[in-house]
Amino acid sequence: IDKQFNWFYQSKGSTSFWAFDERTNEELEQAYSDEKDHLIISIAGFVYCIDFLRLIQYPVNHPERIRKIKRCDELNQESLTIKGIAGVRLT
Ligand code: V3L
Repeated sequence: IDKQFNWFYQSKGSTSFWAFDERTNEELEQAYSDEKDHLIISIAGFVYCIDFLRLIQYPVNHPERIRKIKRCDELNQESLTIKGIAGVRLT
């Protein structure tokens, strides 16, 4: 299946973004297309809330640690500065 949309989370204190890992991207896209208002998901062993209404993510036990999220198609992600995927830097 061709992936049409990619999800990104903001780098802290920066205007650039990280791409979500592929599995998480698929789960986000599924929940978003199901019109869920939020998704509770484990990412790298920690539980996060993805809030589709506010377009933010935060660890459920540290709700102050907010990062913005974005959903982009292949075209509009060209305007983002992308650091890498899930903490793995692009070379
Ligand atoms: N996917 C993978 N790891 C994540 C995600 C996610 N959606 N959200 C948080 N983490 P927090 P800068 C990030 C990791 O938000 O300085 C980057 O991937 C997060 O990793 O307080 O922001 C980088 O690896 C962090 O290690 O819950 O650009 C790293 O931060 C940890 O969870 C530094 O990137 C706590 O983040």
